[in-house]
Amino acid sequence: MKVLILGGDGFCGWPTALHLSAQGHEVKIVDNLSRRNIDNELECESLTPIKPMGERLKAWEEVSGKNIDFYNFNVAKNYQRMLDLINEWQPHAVVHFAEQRAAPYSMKSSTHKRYTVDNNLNATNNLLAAVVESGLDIHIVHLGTMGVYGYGTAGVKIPEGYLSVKVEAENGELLENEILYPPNPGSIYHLTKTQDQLLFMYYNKNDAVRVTDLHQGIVWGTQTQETKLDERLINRFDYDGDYGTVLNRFLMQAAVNYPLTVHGTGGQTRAFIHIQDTVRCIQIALENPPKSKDRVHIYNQVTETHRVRELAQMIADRTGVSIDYLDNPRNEADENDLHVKNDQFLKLGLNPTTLSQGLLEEVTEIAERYSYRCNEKLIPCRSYWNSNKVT
Ligand code: UPG
Repeated sequence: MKVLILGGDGFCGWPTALHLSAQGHEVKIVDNLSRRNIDNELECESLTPIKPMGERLKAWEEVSGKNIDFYNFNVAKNYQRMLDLINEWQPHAVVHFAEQRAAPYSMKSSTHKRYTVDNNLNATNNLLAAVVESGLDIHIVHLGTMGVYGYGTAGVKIPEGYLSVKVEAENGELLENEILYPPNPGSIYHLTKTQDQLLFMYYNKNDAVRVTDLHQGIVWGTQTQETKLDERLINRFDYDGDYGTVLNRFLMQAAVNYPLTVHGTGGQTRAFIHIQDTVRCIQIALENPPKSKDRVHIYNQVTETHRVRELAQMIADRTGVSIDYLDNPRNEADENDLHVKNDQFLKLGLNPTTLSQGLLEEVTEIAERYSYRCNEKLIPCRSYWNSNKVT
């Protein structure tokens, strides 16, 4: 299969590109290196030393004998360039990661809110419009988020995208219907992903574009089978207060003996997935495309749920690091339960990697190995959801 990956230099995009290439698919990457530019803006770097794109691709060719082409442009701004590439290469599928993905970054200022909305919504709309204009029957696989559902679900087991509802008809009869699960975003970033859902629904209804939207949980881990093959292929590891996600942050904080930064009471329950399962799920989604005229396929790309303070306690027990319960910079419920359906991937053969001693150690080893690159000043989260909390 010919697969175009938008956002193929990022934390999920890069290991996905390698994994699909290793599976024998033809892969091309489009990326404007925005994540590396944001590192410059925030004056921080991936804990792991990631190589420039040219070096990454050369290393992949040496290790695997396979070639991946790279195009440096912005899909939210260069519509014509993307359309030309799609027309010339005629990919069977496009995997869309080309979005600003950090909730705290999206909440830093009005500039960051506007950038996140402009970038994410235009990237998605440009891709959909280009696929329609090309006239090609291309399957779009989009990396969405569990954050579209909101987290205060009061015992509901979150279905995979659609909710069955009964609506009273005029004659009193109860009519069954399926609607998109009501969106309840917790940040501007998550808001863009809820809006993406409507774009997909519309283009699917109007133009029969085939779309799979993956509602992914919080990714943890760093390496996949392919990124481990050569140090020049190493994946990025974010630990700073804007881009670092909770479990990787805690493992890295333990490695440098920095008190674990639990927000509020740490009663937030969240869904998680290991990076190795992310790349496998994308492969499964590509190999099981929607049929012509199918509605948007929505999968919950998660393998387990955990409460933040329990993760912190587990890491503290294993490493002796202390825990700091901080004022929560976010506007979110401090305590919630979360139950999620993920039957579709399990049926299609996903064999989940769950949190285990071995894997946690693997991440800690990476964190310890590169701890000399850590700037502790970048660890606290300084992005506040409400301006009245700004210090
Ligand atoms: N949290 C802490 N301490 C920290 C960092 C986070 O308590 O040092 C809490 C945070 O308040 C939240 C939870 O942990 O309740 C999860 O936060 P985080 O790991 O930053 O995840 P999200 O903000 O939900 O976003 C990540 C990805 C995003 C993806 C989403 C999937 O950045 O791209 O869509 O996970 O759920």
